[in-house]
Amino acid sequence: MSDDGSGSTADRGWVADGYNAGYAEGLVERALRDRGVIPPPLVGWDPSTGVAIEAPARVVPPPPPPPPPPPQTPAPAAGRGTGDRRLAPNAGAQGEAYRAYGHLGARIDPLGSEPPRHPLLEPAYHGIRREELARVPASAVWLKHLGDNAAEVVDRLEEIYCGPIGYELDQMENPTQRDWLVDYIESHRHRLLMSRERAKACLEWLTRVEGLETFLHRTYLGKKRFSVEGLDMLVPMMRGIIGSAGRRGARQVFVGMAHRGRLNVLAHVMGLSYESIVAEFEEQAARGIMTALPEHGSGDVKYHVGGRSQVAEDEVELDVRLAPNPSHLEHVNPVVLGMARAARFSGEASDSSAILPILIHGDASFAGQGVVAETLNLCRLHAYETGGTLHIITNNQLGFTTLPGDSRSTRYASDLALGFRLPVVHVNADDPEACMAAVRLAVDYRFEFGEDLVIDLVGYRRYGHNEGDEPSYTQPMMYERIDSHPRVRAQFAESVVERGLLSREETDAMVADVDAELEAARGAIAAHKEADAQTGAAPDPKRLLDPAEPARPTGIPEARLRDLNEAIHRWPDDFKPFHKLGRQLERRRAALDEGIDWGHGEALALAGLLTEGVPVRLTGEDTERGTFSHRHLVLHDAEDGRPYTPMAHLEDGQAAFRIANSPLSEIATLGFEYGFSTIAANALVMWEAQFGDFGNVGQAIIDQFIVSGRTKWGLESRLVLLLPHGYEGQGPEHSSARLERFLQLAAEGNIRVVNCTTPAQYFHALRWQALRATCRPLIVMTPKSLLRHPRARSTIGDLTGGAFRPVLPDPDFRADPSNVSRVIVCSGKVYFDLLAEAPPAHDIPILRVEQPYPFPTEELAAALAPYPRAAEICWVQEEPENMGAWTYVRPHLRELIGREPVYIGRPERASPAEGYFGKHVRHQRRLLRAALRLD
Ligand SMILES: Cc1ncc(C[n+]2csc(CCOP(=O)(O)OP(=O)(O)O)c2C)c(N)n1
Repeated sequence: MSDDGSGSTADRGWVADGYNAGYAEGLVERALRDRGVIPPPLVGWDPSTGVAIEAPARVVPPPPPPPPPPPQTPAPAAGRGTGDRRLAPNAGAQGEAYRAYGHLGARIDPLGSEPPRHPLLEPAYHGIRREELARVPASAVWLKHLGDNAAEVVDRLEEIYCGPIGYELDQMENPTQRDWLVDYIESHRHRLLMSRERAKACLEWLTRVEGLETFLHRTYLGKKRFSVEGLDMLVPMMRGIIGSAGRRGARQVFVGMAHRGRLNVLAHVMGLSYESIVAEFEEQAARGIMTALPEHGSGDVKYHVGGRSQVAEDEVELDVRLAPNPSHLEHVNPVVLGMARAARFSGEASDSSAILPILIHGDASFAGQGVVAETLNLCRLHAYETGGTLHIITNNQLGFTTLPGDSRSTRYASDLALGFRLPVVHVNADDPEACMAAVRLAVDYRFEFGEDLVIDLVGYRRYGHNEGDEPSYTQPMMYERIDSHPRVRAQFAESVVERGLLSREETDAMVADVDAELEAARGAIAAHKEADAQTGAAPDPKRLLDPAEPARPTGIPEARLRDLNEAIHRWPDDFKPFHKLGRQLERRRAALDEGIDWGHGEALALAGLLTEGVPVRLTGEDTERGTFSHRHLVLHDAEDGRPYTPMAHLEDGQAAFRIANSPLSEIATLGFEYGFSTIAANALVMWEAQFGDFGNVGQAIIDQFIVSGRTKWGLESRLVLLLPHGYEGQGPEHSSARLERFLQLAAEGNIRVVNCTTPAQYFHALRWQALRATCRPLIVMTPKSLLRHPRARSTIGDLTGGAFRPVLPDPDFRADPSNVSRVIVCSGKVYFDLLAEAPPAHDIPILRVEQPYPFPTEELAAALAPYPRAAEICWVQEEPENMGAWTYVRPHLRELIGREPVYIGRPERASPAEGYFGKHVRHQRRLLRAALRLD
């Protein structure tokens, strides 16, 4: 423990983790209570040691450092008129302080922690006393004044800014937006008291929210459900958002949220029946939450699944989709935004005001998970914006067992949003009227400006992190407070009865009705259970594997290909591409008959698809030009910089083409494209990593969504990942797209993995991916040195006919096949390295596996068939033995040839490639020569 009382996290650790933790905590707590240092029951820190012994139910850390000394103001002169005028600036400054710092005085914590306030909120700071304020005209503080003098206006501002809602607006740069919000807030029009109808509806939802949780709690004691209790208002707020958005013209809503409160949202926003929820708890999946799972899909736990339904609210019906969610907190965020954006792209909705994304975050996750920042960074980018996302942080002031003080370095959980200049509204979750006011403001702002807004819904968590968890191990005092804290429904029911809006009989009847519904659902499921047990219904064990779908011809007729070649190299007469590029493109145009390179093949594939009606979206870091300067799909006028994209102007009636340089992000941009691809099912959506190595920064999206989204949730995607891969001596981080990882993740036909060696193969792979009936993600190991390799070129004939070929035989092998004693099987660019090293008339055929997954057993068997005497079938790779395709290919090859294949490649390594070019060349040469038996 530190003896300077600073209590660093590390110092505090031993108290929390050691076997004497409970004892030490008890001593400290008792001593502090006895001394009256801390009010029961919430304790924050032991002032003598700085040791954290309990979460203060604080939402904010201690007040800011003392302000500068107050400005000197002259003493008020005698005589009313004179005094009024001279103090007007002081009074005005105090009014402005409320707009900037009022949130620090807001009572947003239902557990009652004292707001820290700010010295600027006090008249003394501005050199004015309250009685003097009373002599200043109201207009000095507020032009649209309410009150007879400045003192009355300040009272009103205190009420507005320091009530149950705290508004953080000072970070906003756009004066129109900020002034609009200030005006809106100070008009108080969103704070109207609820009518009887609205109060009744709100109480009914709160009754349902609490009723479902308490029913599950008593019926399935200790079973995980991640109760929403403490943040019950989430449900009425979401319904409020949907209703208000519908009135403002929205027709589709996309929602992303984690585990907390999800069952309640499924039931009360998505309309999932109580029977379905009960069935889930009874492990009757067939009758439970319905996702369109593929046969034999693994499914997911009940608090991860998504759904789609028509939600009617305030006489408008909206199409609402809740995206399925993995455990990986916040990673669904970019996926949801991609879905929302795709709805616009694919023509489901005409413009962004018809589509609203809502993201629900956890307080610890919002501050802690980097994907949140990456996703926020998309909000104003042209290729990613969604017309404004509404964010709600379900802030229960804890992350599992971890206190805000250990979770973040910022005052509020929402502070990350400040950097993006987003308005933030903190609201007390125990005040339904305030919560609904926050919702009204948020929706009106979003639809007025098309911008994001964050609601920090501050509540608490009634139980442990999950219902089998004991929160008092770690937060005993907080939970002592929570145990005796009245629930929001009870508080609100009391208030509506007091206000004469509803009678007590009416509010009590609501509880009984919900309970009866839930018990009826339980009865119905029990009856089904019995019937199912009698019929013994068993799941059909059909596999998920692709229905056999051989690559169909994907060539483009020659005349058409020639037209497309002209179109992709055409720009307006007044457009002057940079002279060097102009010459390159001219050469490329002519290369149709001389040898098509990689970028050219890609462009022709995309142009063909676009003119056949397939929309294409391609994004990635520096993708417009191409990291390796090989693409150039967006040209820039050399004189005025204006961009021009020939691919978007091929011919009238072509499908939409969108190419964009992405921000420097992998996890959010990959998640976004994945989400996009699940909605724009018929589009070719491609995400490119700068180097394949950086794909691993998007690993959670790959693991949790791309490879498993179909079996867990039935999400279909034909997303393409372009991952530059190949050993060219550029070091450990510019060599490997980690082919081995994709092959390990491949099963049940979930993805396709290709490692093409020619532009034609890439051309056909892309076209097949877009045109095939079976919808699966495609992982492409793309080349770097092959982009301009003179031998890695294709002819026009390769593109006008044929199809993607999973295995390529050796076109240069001329020797007698019956004498062959060794055959090399490899994948990717190492093929060209072998060719370069091999003598002109080599007697070792080199076969290429162009599609490692699904493994092309039949095609490889056919390619090996001409060499019946080959004693050695060698797998040659440039990756180390523990990487690349080897460990995956080995059993397949063994099964195919009936003996152990020979491995030739680098030995096992901890790092994918050498850091020195010379070393790379030596190692590469050694393996090539060993493979070719040249040493
Ligand atoms: C990326 C990731 N890391 C860790 C976890 C484990 N985990 C599950 S819930 C949780 C606490 C989340 O706290 P918060 O975001 O405040 O949400 P709450 O559960 O309190 O609603 C943690 C650490 C996870 N699910 N995902």
